[in-house]
Amino acid sequence: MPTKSSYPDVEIPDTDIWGFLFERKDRPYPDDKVIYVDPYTNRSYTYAQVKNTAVDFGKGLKALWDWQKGDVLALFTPNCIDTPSITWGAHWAGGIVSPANPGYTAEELAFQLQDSGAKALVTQLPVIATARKAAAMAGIPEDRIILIGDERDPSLKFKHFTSIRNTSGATRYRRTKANPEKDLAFLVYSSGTTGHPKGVMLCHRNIVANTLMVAAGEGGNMSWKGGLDGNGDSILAFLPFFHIYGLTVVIHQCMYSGFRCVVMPKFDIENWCKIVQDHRITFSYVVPPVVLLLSKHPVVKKYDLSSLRMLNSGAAPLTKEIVDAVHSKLNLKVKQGYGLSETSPTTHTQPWELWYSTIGAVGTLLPNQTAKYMSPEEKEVPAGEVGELWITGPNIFKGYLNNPEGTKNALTEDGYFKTGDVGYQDKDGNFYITDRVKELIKYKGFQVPPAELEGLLSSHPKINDCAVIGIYNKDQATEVPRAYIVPSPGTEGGKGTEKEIMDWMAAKVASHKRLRGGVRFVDEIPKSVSGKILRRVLKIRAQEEEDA
Ligand code: 4UW
Repeated sequence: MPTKSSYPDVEIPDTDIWGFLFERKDRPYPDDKVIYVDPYTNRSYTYAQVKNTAVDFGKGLKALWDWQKGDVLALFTPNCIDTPSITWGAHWAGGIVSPANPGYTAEELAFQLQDSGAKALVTQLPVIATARKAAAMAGIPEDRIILIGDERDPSLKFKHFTSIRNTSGATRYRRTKANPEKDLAFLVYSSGTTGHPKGVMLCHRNIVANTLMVAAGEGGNMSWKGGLDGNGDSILAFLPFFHIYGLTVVIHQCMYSGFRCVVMPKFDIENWCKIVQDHRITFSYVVPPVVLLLSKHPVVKKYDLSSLRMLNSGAAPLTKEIVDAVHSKLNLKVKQGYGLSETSPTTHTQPWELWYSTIGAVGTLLPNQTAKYMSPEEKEVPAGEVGELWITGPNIFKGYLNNPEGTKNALTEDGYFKTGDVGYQDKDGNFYITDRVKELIKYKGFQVPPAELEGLLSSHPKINDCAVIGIYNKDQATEVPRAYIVPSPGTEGGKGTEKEIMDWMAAKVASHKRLRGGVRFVDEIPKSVSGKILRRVLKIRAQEEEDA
C-alpha cells in the first residue's frame, strides 16, 4: 500500500505565485518587515520594497520588450538581494524565470538560453563577459542584457534594472495573471535520471504548494517576530538561488513567512560564522560538506554561533558521524531534508523534535503527498523493504521541456514521479535514502551529469572510450567525478595524459563538474549487452582500489 503523508493536507489556494505572496489576506507581518539583507553593504528590502520593485520591473519589461505570457527571463548571477524582486517582476508580467549557474562556461549557459528560449538575460558585472558571449551564441541582443547588484556598468552599455523600472510610459501596464496549474513559473535545469541537463517545468501551483508544505513541515517552530533581537527567525542564505533548494525553500519561504533572509553571494566558512554571530542568525539551510567543515575548521571557534537553533542539511547524503561531530563540538543541531528539482523541491523533512532520534533519516513525507517503493520490475515492495522511491503530489513537475520521452520515463500515467533514489521507510514513517539507480553524481550538492562529461571526453583525440562515476570523498563529505578511460591506440595512459585530460576538461566545464576524482586508464569499459555502461561494476572496482 502506498504511504499517505501523516500530516493533514494543506489547502492550496487557487492563485499564481504573485497572488499567493502579494495579494493574500492573511499575511501575518507588516509591510515594513525587512526580508532580504546584504550583510556586506547592509542594503536591504522590506516586503513593500520587494513588491514595488517587482511591479516596476514587470512594467518595464512590458514597456521595453512587449513582455508576453510565457516569455522567459534567464538569470545568470551570484546570489543577490535583487533576485527576488526581479523574479517576481517577471512573474507579474506573465513571464517564466530560468535561473542558471553563474559558474557556467559560455557554452553551458548558451545551451540553457537556447533550450529555454530566453528573451532577455539578467546578470552582474563580474560575470558579464560570459553572459555576453553566451547571449551572442544564443541570439539574444546585447540590449537585452540587464544588470542587477551594486555595480553599474561604467560604459553605460548595459542597463541596470533600476533604470528599467523607470521606462517611460510603463505605468499604464497591468499585471498578467497566470493560470496556477497550466502556466509555468520556473524552468530549472536538472539531469533527471539520465543524460544532459533538461528544463524542469514547474508551474505556479507547484511552488505555491511546496512553500506551504515546507511551512507545515517546520511545524510552527519558526516565526517572523520575537526571537533573540526582535527580528524573528533570521536565515543565512548562501545556497545558490539558481538551484531549486535556494529558490523555493529560501527565497519563497522567507517572503511567505516573513523571515529575515541574510544573503551571501558565495560561501566561505569564516564569513558564514561572522554573519551568524553579527546578525544573530537562527537557521541556515546547508549541504553536508558545510556541516563537515563546521565540525573541523579551526576558524569556527572564533565566533559565537549560539543564536543558531537548527541547521537543515540536504541535496546529498549526510552521515551520523558528521551530525555527531558538529553537535558534540559546537552544540549545533542538524536535521535533514530531501527533495529534487522535479518535486519543487521538498518532499521530506525531519520534524525538529526528531532531529536526533531519527538521525540518518531524510524525514517524514510532507503533506499532500503519497509515496511508494518499487522493485526494478516496477512492482511495489512491502513496507520496510528497499526499493526505488516514487512520489505523487501537487509539487510534482509538469515534465521536461521539449522532451516527451524523458517525461514519459519519469512520470507515470497516474501521476507518480520516479525519483531514481533508492531507500526504505521504517514503521514510524521515517524515510531513508541509501542509494541511487540514476546516473547522477552530486558534488557538494551540485548536479554533475556523467553523460555530459562522457560526451565531452569522447571528443578528445586521445580517448577511445570512457565512463564517469561518482567516488565518495570522506574528507570533503561529497562525491567527486572520476573518469575511466580507454586510451586511443598509440596513447600512453599515465600521469602526463591524466593531467592533460583533467586540464582540458577544466577549461570546458563549470568548476563543480571538474574531474576531482582523477582519471583511471583501463583496457575496456564494462558494458551490458545493450551497450549501457555498467557503472556499478566501476563503483565496485573503485571501492576495491580504495580498500587495497
Ligand atoms: N540525502 C541524500 C538527502 C538528499 C539527497 C537530495 O539537485 P536536485 O534536483 O535537488 C536537490 C534538492 C535538495 C533539497 C531540496 C529541499 C530540501 O528541503 C532539502 O533539504 C534540506 C534539500 O538537491 O537533486 C536531487 C537529488 O539529490 C539527492 C538525491 O539523489 C536527489 O535525487 N538528494 N537530498 N537528504 N540524497
